[in-house]
Amino acid sequence: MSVCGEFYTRDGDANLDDKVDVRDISVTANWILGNENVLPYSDFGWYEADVNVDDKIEIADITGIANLIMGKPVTKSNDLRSEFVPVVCLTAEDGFLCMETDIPVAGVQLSLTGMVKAEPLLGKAASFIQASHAGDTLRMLAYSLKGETIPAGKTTLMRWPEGARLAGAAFSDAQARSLKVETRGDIATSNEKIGLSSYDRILNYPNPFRGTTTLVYQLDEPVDNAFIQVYALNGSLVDVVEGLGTQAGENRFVYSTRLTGGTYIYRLVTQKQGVTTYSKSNTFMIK
Ligand SMILES: [Ca+2]
Ligand SMILES: [Ca+2]
Repeated sequence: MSVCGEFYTRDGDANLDDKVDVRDISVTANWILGNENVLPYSDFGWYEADVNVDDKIEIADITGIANLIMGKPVTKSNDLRSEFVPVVCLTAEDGFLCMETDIPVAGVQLSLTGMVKAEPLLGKAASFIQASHAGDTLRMLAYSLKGETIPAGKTTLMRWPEGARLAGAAFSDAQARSLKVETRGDIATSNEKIGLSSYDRILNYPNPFRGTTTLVYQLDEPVDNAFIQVYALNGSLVDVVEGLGTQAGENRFVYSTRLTGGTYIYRLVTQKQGVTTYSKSNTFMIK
């Protein structure tokens, strides 16, 4: 490919088809949610999707793409430097996750771990929602394509199940500004950063198997800890396999299991300096 001449770029054209329309929103939402089966990564224009130019793809960019479709201005990160940044305060009260803000909110993005099943958003946020649930991680987006917002003040966002931890939260206002997030009180937060690498893969052979199989995975660099989570198809965690190799390069681990016959989902979890990364999940079948 030649790199001379002009670089093509168009704000908001996340699927690189020379148009900015609602498809760019769904592609960007799927990218954030990690819906890899829906979105071909090769067709995702990262720089086109980062419409507020803050080097992150978050809910604010979806709000921004919606604004571009509606012909409204988008606030870019360069415009924000000396500006007051509104705060969204999150609290967990009586088993519910609540948010409190001084300004209307146009986009909500939440990552929660420790989730046995998907929990729906409540109230105004429930009317514009997209979610993905993988293993014990729930990722949710709420945004409006009609310029509607969640009013300022206090809002109940969702039920907060016991054991749930907040692994990430991002909010945007109607101008596609990323809002500052604070948590207050006894909200259970997690230091885990949810990795969305498209390269980390794990596989096993033989598959299907009975009793014993070999897990194979590549690590780009040494990690502090590596283990495997195994989930039943209903999303419940049924096994955690510890003691896996942590060296860079190819690692193999012979996995013996007494799980009953059936299909299971598994993924590799690595931890390095407090950052947790999940591989793409894979499936195996026990005969
Ligand atoms: Ca497009
Ligand atoms: Ca961005």
